[in-house]
Amino acid sequence: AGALISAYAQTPLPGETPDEFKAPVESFDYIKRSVMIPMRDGVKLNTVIVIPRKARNAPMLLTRTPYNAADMTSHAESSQMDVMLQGYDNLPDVIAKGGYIRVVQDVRGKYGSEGGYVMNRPMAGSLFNSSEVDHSTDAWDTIEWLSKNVPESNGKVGIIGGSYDGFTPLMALVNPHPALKVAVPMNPMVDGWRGDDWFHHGAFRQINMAYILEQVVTRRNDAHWFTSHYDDYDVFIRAGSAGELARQRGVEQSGFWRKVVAHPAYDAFWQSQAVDKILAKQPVTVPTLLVHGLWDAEDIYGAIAVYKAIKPNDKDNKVFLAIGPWNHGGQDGDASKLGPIKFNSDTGLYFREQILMPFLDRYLKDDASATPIAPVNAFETGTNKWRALDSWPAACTTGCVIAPATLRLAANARLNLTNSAPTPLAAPAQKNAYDEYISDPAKPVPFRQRPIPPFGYDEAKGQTWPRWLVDDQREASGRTDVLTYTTGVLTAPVKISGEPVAHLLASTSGSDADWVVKLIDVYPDQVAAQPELGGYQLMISADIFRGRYRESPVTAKPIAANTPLPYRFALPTANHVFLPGHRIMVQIQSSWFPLYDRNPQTFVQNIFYAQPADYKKATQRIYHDSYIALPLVSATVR
Ligand code: PG9
Repeated sequence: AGALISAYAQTPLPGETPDEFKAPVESFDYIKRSVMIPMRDGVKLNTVIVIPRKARNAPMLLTRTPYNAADMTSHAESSQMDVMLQGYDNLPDVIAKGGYIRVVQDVRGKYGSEGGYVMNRPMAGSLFNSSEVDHSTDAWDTIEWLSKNVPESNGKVGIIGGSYDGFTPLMALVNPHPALKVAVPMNPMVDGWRGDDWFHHGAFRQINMAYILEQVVTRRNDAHWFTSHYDDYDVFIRAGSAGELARQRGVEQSGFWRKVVAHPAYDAFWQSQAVDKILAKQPVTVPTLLVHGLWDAEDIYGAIAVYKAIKPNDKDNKVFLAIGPWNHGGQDGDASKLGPIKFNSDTGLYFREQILMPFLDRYLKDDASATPIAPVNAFETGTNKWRALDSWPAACTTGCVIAPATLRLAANARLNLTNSAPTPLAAPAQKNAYDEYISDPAKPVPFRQRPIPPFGYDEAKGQTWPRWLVDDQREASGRTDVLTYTTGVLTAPVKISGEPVAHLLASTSGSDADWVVKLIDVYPDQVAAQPELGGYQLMISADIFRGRYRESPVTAKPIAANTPLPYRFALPTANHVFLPGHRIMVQIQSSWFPLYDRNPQTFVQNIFYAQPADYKKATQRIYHDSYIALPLVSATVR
């Protein structure tokens, strides 16, 4: 009591916080170390290493992230590693339960790491990065350190992660460190212009501006995007152009934004950092499992592009592919359904237990006794079945082939499927049939039903962005500025595996135009087992093409007005069966707003800076010569 009284008697009254708090963690089933690992240029990267207390000769699973290593390794305050390591990229039922040492590192410039952040860091020594470091050298230096400084490990490292954290494993495959034994790039960002986060075929994905702001303008994501309207449609349309909104929100203070607006075309900036092109020049030496989501709203291009690029170099069968009915990162959690679309089993659990776990164990554990996985595991939507295949695209293990079939537009909103190979498009004589619509930039077609919730992942806040690709497309088919073509009711299943390719013959009365093509599965008028699916229009594959890049993605050119011209562009990969009783639909429109910025429909040098007077109505004609080349599994066509 005397000591207590004397503490009160002191002036000033001492604070109650100890100089250093030592967490009583002896009872935890893991040990956590935070280290600053030096890179070759002296910059140190914050790295959290979580070691199962009983670990001896355990392999390490590394994730290199811009999303806060400390946060990712303290998701839940728990004494148990599998409870603590919940959340994005941690796959606790594989990593913690599998006895792996978990390593999460902040990339340079983010959170606890030193150095400067570069959103898409080009290769060291290239025109756009004259320094000696990039994500491949940082991965190398990190793995070098880990393989020598974690006594509880067997010195083997795997690198794993999704999206941005799926891009960093790909970069680790460039001149890989010998201790890198396996890579698992999940829904990776690969080509920011062709089909991943920033553009699709030249159209800018402006709703990512919030992400760019939060991710780049401060080290710890302290600055936040603010909204000015309940409906995102209003936020973007009131601003006018993406460039103007960037000015209003302060996005243009970020160096990355300045690069984006300086490189709207597929110039050397984007081409030189396209990861598929970089990896195509490398030998395949590290077993790699690429993971692709069929309804990935962010990086639907990357995994398949890398597969196509590196498979030809795969002399020793080290390249694997898993395709699932997932949204962005859906494989990490319960993936029994997406929106109202049910898959009859938890496809995320199947992926983790039957594909990922044996793959990692086989190459990283010392006993290497795990059963080999099939080269390709692909979930087939429609029938809801997993298929084990030898390569991709492959229709089935034996006895069937994929041949291009033609899904051609016809009069009276009809769509005709023939399994003959399509003939190339030619400019038609004016007497050829067409349908037309007015595309009005003042009333662009919403990419989903309004009011459109803001970009984000918090379902509790109504942010349903991650599943918008399975939204019912009925809203769009009822508009006069969306053309809709439909087959009759199918009497036999129609299976497609691979990329549908849109071949449009189209004209515009303007001098620039966007073309959106959507391939849709129309459910039967009534569905007894799930009434809300009656007549549902489920998008199977869809994309946008910016007309100014018709002749070349490198150079924008005005479009000749009122002249039918061919446009050709690939849509994302599908692995789908249109079931008997369903119909196939194609929708065509000229805006997808506000996901993509509006095309002013008047040719301007740089659409980021289009002025209000540049936005003009245009009459768009789609000729019935247009078709979608479908990768049809021939055995299923009757
Ligand atoms: N799609 C996000 C992203 C990847 C790469 C660059 C920028 C953004 C992500 O989910 O990480």
